[in-house]
Amino acid sequence: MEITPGAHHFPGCLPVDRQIALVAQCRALVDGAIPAYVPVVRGGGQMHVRMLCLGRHWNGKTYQYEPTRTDFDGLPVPPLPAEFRSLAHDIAASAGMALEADLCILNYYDAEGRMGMHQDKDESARSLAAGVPVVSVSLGDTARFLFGGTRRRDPVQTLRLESGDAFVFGGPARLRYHGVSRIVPGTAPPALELVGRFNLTFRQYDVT
Ligand SMILES: O=C(O)CCC(=O)C(=O)O
Repeated sequence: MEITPGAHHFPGCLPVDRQIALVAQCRALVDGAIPAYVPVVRGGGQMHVRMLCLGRHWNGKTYQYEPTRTDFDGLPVPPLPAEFRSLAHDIAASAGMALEADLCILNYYDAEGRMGMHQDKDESARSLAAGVPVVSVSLGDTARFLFGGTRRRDPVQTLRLESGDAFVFGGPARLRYHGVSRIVPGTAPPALELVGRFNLTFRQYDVT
């Protein structure tokens, strides 16, 4: 379903079996040898998610990507699993867009989790100019997702992103503001045995 030119919502994109497998992978990653953490951003505030970057690390102090987590523990960023990359490619293709993801930001939201309105604009100037999409996959509890315009003051649409949904924004929608105003506790499919929500956003830092 096209929300606005370049932005597509695919409700129920992933069957429950696939969601179960992805949740298991996400759990292993966030509690793995290089674990997720709560980023402290430029102004000194803590984010309201646990974050783990894969492929390239997003530094919350500099808003730049880097190979090691210099704003946290200095550990190398874990690689982006090949199946994540191909999942993102296939979802982008369903929206008629090309994505060779080289990074993923994996966020875990508990019942109090949220994310303020922002633009995803820390990828390379070439990638942004080409409108290479961001592909978002939601697992677990439903999120109230806000999708605005390219200016902070533009009107905002509210969507519910449920478990198994994908959301793609590229082309003319690539720099639209977006955020998560709340999580709806207890809405995850029981088969996931998940309290809270994982969200994966796949991005392509550079284009060749
Ligand atoms: O959790 C979501 O649905 C959105 C995440 C997001 O905005 C981001 O990672 O930039």
